[in-house]
Order: sequence, then C-alpha cells, then structure tokens
Amino acid sequence: MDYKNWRHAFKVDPAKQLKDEELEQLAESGTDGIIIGGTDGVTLENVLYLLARIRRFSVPVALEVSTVESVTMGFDYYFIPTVLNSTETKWVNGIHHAALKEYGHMMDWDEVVAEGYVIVNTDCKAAKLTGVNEAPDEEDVIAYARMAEHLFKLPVFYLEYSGMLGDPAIVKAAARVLEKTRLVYGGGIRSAEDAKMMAGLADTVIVGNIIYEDLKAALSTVEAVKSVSH
Ligand code: 1GP
Repeated sequence: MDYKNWRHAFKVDPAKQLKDEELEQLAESGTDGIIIGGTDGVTLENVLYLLARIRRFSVPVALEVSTVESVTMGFDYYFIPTVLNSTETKWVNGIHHAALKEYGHMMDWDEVVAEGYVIVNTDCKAAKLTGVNEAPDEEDVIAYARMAEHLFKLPVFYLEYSGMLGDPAIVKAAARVLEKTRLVYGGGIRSAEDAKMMAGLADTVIVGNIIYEDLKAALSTVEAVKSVSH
C-alpha cells in the first residue's frame, strides 16, 4: 500500500531485540507499514538483519534514515527527516547535502519521502541529539505545519512526541492547517484508547516503544486506529 494511505505503522528499532514470533505478529497485524528507525545504535548490520526478517511478510517496509552509513537497498520507502525546529543546520539539511553529494546520482526518487519533523518532547533522545531545547507551542506548530506544506511543499509533517502522549489541541491545530501534506503523529501511544484519540486527529499514527514493553497493547492499536474514520 502506498504510504499516502497508511493509517497505522509500527516503528521498530534496529538496536532493540524482537523474537521471530513477535516480528511475525507485528507484520501480520494488519498494520499498513513497518518503519525501521531509531536514534542510537543504528548500524548497517542491524538494519539488514531486521529488513531480511521482515521481508518474509508482505507488509510494506520503510527505512527512516538517521545515519547515511546504515542505508541499504531493498526498502519500499526511504523516509528522510528534516528537523524543522532543530537548532543545528546539520539536522535540517546538512547530512542530507553530504549524502546527496555522494549518492545523489543513484537515488530512486520515487522511493524517497521527505518528512518535515517537529520535535515537541524536549526530553526525548531525538530532541537531545538534534538540539531541540525548547518545546514549540501551538502557534509555533501551526507555523511549522504551514512551512512544511506551503513553503517547502513537503509530503509529510511529522509531529514527534516520542516517549510522551501529545497534546490533542496541538495535534488538532496542525491538522486544521494542513491540506495536502500528510499529518503523521508519533509518541507515547500505549493503548487502544490513545491510538483512537490520535487517529481522529492525524492521518497516520505511529506506534513505537510500547512494542517492546507490552506487545499485546501495541497490537491492539492497529484495530483501534482502523476503527476511526478520518
Ligand atoms: C518515535 O514517533 C515514534 O519516533 C513513536 O514514539 O516510541 O513513544 O511510541 P513512541
């Protein structure tokens, strides 16, 4: 399924362990996609290992690129974050520029999807890494959403609350100003109820950490998201 129609996706971390049967349950859960991505410990070796194991199933697989060294062929999509509220240009366009100098001539642009990221939870690892020191408020988020859609014409606006459940008022505010750009929500979803709430506001709901803490709860989010029309 085209990523533009994804309502639910699991984000699996190549630095964390999953048993074969756990991976099978995720892949066969009815989710629309699996994203391989993480902040630390992402290596070519662990990305390849996870990709090979997920490829036994028919679910679409995307790599969310965090280090250029871990990029490998074989994914359906390559999601490339540009952190719109980072204080370091490296995370906005620096690594991207270096990567394109080296690999730009051989990229299949149909598989590449740029994600305008806004990191709201300043305590998460991604915020620390990318120099997000202040949490954007509702007005900031609205301006970033408009920047993503109208200035930069990005296909995806990713509201990242990693590790904490987002403020529905802020998610709603972003949804209100986005028309063509997809609103992807991720962070702190631990139950079917959380998933339903965010599914009512965002186009795509991403479920990460709970996979490693309570797989059953993680699996329950698929049906929950699908039960909400949007
Ligand atoms: C992380 O947005 C995802 O990039 C999901 O967040 O791990 O908190 O579910 P959680």
